[in-house]
Amino acid sequence: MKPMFLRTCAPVVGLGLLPLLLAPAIEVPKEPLKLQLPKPAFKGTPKHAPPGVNLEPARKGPRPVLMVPKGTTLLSKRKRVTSSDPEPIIGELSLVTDGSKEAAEGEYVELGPGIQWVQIDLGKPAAIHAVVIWHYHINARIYHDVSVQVSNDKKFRKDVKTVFNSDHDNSSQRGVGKDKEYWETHEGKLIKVNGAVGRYVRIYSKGSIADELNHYTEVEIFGKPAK
Ligand SMILES: [Ca+2]
Ligand SMILES: [Ca+2]
Repeated sequence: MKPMFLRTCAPVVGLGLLPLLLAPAIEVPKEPLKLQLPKPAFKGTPKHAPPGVNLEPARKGPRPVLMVPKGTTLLSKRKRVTSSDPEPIIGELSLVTDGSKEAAEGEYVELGPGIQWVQIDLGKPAAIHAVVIWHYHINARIYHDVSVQVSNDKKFRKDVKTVFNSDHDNSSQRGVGKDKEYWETHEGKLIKVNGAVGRYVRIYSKGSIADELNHYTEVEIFGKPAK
């Protein structure tokens, strides 16, 4: 038999908590994220990826719409871009956020070989809900060890939130990523982010199946100003 105290108080405590447990989480109204896509330069993607690639399964049908909190807007357009390679081989870093994303010469910046990053300064902290990356879509290729990080620290030494990481074998040594590698297409890689807050977004890659170099045609970051 339970002691008197437990028999009388436990249900009361339980009932007292009940309204809290039953209260629905505050629903944030959502709306579909609208993207402006460039023209496709090729149809479909190759059936087979080179060995060692941890590829996402082929998608059937159109890409599902991403629902984001109402009022989410494009925050990155014409925002300042810095890079681990401040003197790109081809093009300028400003191409990353200039709003143009067609598959053409002159539309992309080419960074040096191996692990490189670009970093976008949103100007002030924001709650980020989506990142879209167009590395290069003149032909079908897969970029290696793509990861996306959000931070309020310009140097990414602290407060780093990794919101995407396709480095399944940790060859870039930022930790094992659970995300899949993917074919580049005109749709860009749409990454859902659950409101990670930061002023800076840094994107890493480590060459592609084409060569050791790293390319960016455009990056778009969607979110809302942080409260
Ligand atoms: Ca661009
Ligand atoms: Ca890897």
